[in-house]
Amino acid sequence: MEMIKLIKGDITKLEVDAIVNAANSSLMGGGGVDGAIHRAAGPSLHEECKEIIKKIGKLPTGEAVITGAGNLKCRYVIHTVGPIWQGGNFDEEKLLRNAYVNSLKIAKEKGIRSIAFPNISTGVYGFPKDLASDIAISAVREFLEKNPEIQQVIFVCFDEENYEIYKKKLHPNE
Ligand code: AR6
Repeated sequence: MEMIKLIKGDITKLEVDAIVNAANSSLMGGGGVDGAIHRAAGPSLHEECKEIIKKIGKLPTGEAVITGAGNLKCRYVIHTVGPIWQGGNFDEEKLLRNAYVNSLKIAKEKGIRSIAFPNISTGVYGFPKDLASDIAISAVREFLEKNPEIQQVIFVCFDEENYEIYKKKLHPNE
């Protein structure tokens, strides 16, 4: 089985061990994929996030935390915060890489074998999609080489533009 998979669609529908949420530092929900995940999971997700925020104050950009998944079909939601694109001179690339790597680290700690990522930061946060995909793909490939416990990583592209970008890079011969 191929370790990196690409699909176009809605991440809330997936039956994987964990899906990743492109959240913000408050973990209180929002629009985009964050809103979709909270709506589909139901109120328990919000409650769990509230408990975490009580303890840590806020989730810094590039960090990740894990919760249960409420009514979703997956077992866990890993919440991470991607950087807001501010032109490229504010460590955005490093912070986006951290969001992917720290999500994978938590997954590994929890014994998660399959994990799905949305295209973090490429919506409201305005990160250039082509650059974001390079960072996402290289961070995931590097992690998988060193950590074979994670058996499958799925990139879930919701918009056509991201899907075409990932398709060219992951399946160049198709
Ligand atoms: N499944 C998979 N991907 C999705 C879905 C979905 N159901 N819905 C949207 N996307 P965004 P960001 C894609 O804006 O840029 C929130 O309000 C979308 O096409 O969700 O990291 C948070 O609370 C895009 O490619 O997240 C934060 O405040 C990708 O998800 C802020 O937005 C990310 O777009 C985070 O901004």
